[in-house]
Amino acid sequence: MFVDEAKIWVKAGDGGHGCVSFRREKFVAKGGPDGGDGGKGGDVYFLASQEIDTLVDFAGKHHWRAKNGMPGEGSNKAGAGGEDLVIKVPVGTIVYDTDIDMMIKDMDTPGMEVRIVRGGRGGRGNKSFASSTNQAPRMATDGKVGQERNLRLELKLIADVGLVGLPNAGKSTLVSRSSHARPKVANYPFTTLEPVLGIVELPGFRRFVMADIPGLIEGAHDGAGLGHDFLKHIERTRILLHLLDIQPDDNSDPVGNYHKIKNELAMHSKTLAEKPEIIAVNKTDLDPDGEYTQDIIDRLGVDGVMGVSAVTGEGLDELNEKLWRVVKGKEE
Ligand SMILES: Nc1nc2c(ncn2[C@@H]2O[C@H](COP(=O)(O)OP(=O)(O)O)[C@@H](O)[C@H]2O)c(=O)[nH]1
Ligand SMILES: [Mg+2]
Repeated sequence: MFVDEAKIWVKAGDGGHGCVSFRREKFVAKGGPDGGDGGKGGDVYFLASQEIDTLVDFAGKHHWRAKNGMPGEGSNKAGAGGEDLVIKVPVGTIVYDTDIDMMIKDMDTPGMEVRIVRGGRGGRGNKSFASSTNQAPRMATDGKVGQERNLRLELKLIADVGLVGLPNAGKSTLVSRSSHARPKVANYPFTTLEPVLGIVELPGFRRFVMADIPGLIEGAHDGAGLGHDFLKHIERTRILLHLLDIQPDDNSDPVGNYHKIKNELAMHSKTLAEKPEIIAVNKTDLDPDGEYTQDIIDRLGVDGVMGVSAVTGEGLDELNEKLWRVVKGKEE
């Protein structure tokens, strides 16, 4: 589980000012007061929506404000209220007010709508101050300032696809090549190794989260075994993408490496051993006629192995489509 995080500032609309105005009509020397009230400022709401699944949209936009109310006008015209702003957040977003350092809402139910800040009331026009003793008031009041708040949004994110593979298999290259948006990951327990999450976007607003979680074989090679944090995180992904280097630096056999990692994972975790897995042979650009790739695929003896090149992008669209189908349970 990863924590996606965003910091934003929200501001409700200010109320419109009240108006000072007097009726002006033909043949009426001095008309009565007719200044209208100002309109109320818009509120800001959060709406828990299933249409979005990360806080990435907030990374590039920190300021969110509702519209101000319009000032009152003569002829007793009240100013229009400012439009509310409804901000969609993913279901499961937890909202903190960072000024008072408090959790203010857990947006845990789809469709849940919560007012986060309230728009300012509109000011009173001079018409509303008229009385028997003051028939021509020149007073009006200003609209009230809308509330503002500094917020921190937090969302627990489950990575759909966890990458496994030996160092240099091309995991980092693949994540950066396939994914366009990076959630801002907070509170990861690693000290030196940071998980990298990427959101892979497919046509038709489909997407899934891919995670490159360091710590797999780096430790195992030194005899240190698998990192506990690595296991904890990778166990929570829906499926694994096992990336094989077609031409490992140490000239080891890619098929042998596959089994080595498989055994390593199985030894440490039953959950991992049973997780759906997709295998991709990476760096096919080094094997232009595809013979060597085919040999590896044949020797693996597993259905559905794909050849890709994280560097040139060859085969990545097909791979991502396949990952999406398996993540969504449309294919085993
Ligand atoms: N020729 C080629 N090199 C690749 C490809 N993917 C990754 N590499 C290279 O392999 C090395 C290791 O890649 P990296 O993504 O850091 O591997 P990681 O350790 O699994 O994250 C880098 O020098 C990459 O440029 C590929 O598809 N083709
Ligand atoms: Mg890497």
